Amino acid sequence: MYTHAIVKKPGINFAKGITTANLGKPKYEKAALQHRLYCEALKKCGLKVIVLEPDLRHPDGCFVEDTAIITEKSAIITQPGDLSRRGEKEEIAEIISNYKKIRCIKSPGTIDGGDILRINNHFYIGLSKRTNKAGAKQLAIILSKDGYTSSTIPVKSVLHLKTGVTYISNNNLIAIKEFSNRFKLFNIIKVDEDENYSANCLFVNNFLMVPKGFPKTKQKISELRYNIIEVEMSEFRKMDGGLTCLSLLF
Ligand code: CIR
Repeated sequence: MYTHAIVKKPGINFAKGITTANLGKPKYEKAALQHRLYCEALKKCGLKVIVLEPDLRHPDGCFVEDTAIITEKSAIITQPGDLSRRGEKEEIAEIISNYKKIRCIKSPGTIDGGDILRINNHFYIGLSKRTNKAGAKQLAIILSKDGYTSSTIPVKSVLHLKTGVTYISNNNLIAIKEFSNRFKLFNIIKVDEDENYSANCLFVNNFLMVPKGFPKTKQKISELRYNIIEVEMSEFRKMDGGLTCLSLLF
């Protein structure tokens, strides 16, 4: 069970972040509202939500997931793959150090937290445009010292591994086509191509947060009897962000 979430509000220059989405410019007011509702959803899941103020030097800073990987044993501060995002990690490290022992990924290694998919005590590390082999190797060593296993998996068609596949407990994975044959031991819920965005869901303490507006995925999931919380994500989607990206849970 998680007890805490760290989130960071989007700033007024949120639209200046990196994106490949081609869905138009996000509206700040709308993003701010969606972020508040996201925090409410986390509270409903029983979490104490630690809300950080925006830092205008880093328009992508609300995507806190990319800056750390938190386990029971420690917090591993990443080395974000895009240079414009490197400075986001200092504040996050400072906050998490109140709760966890800190370790760091070092250059030339790069890792974005969005590439790290944990399933029980195994960590899948996506090798993407943001996460390189050197970063994956450093992370694997740290994890193995803490008693976890890991393996790498190439990421081709999406920004991060978890953009295309997330674990939603009970042996269930929700995945886009690229990843649907990669995980043999699991029950795969395959999203339709026109609903690819909905492969990024967030399972928190017996609740499943899903993005609003993906009826086919919703139908597939509803057969599995989750406590579903739908969250509007339109503005974050425009900046390539999903439900997992907006928080660090521990
Ligand atoms: C970026 O390109 O870095 C941000 N605009 C989106 C990051 C999304 N984070 C995630 O998937 N973990």
